[in-house]
Amino acid sequence: MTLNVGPTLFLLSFIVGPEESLLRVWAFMIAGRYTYSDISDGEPGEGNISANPMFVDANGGDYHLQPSSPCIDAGANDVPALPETDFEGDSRIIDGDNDGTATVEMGADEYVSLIVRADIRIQPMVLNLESKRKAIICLIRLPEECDIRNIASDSLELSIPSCSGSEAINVSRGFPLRRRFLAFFPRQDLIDEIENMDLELPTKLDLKLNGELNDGTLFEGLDTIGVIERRWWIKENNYCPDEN
Ligand SMILES: [Ca+2]
Ligand SMILES: [Ca+2]
Ligand SMILES: [Ca+2]
Repeated sequence: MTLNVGPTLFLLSFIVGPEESLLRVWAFMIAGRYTYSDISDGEPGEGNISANPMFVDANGGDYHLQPSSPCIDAGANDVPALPETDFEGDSRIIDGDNDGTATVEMGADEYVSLIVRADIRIQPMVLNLESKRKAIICLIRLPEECDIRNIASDSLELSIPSCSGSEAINVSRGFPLRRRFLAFFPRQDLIDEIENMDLELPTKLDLKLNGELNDGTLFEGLDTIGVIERRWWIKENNYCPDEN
């Protein structure tokens, strides 16, 4: 049985075998009920889930949560006497899934997410708004400890960080190629976002890539491209033609 119980009840995560019945009785005696907890064989109760909590190494006694744990940001913030820190001193409450809302974890560990820095190159380096080409290509490199074959290609998004109102552009396809990952984005979607910004051309524009590995690890990268219209290319020697 796995029990990863809400932080107000007791700040421990358990993996138990034959003691299961005893533990269950003990838990009910202390808490009266479980809520916002991850319990392997299911228990009724508000916010409860029944899923592998994805500890880092339960057999080895490491009950830290992996990035893909369903316990991350799945607890209840309004429980009374919520401690200010988790079992190792990480502050509660942290936005563990980076969705903009900080929610406490189920169990002893508050997960601190690490965002891996990706090295990205966007092609074309200079985007001609009047070009009829179909794709923007993003070449992604990750640090050696990350295997690019584990990139969840559907997770890839391109955005314009300087424009808060712009919408992220979803990848159309992507695949690993040797030590890099190639991601293709619909060019027209990016042009639509740029045109909504009403920029004075030619200009430089920062683009941000966000993505996720299959284990839930997040990564992001930044690159800068030029933006022109064809008429500007004729006048401006500083800009090279859009090669795509
Ligand atoms: Ca969150
Ligand atoms: Ca959290
Ligand atoms: Ca922690």
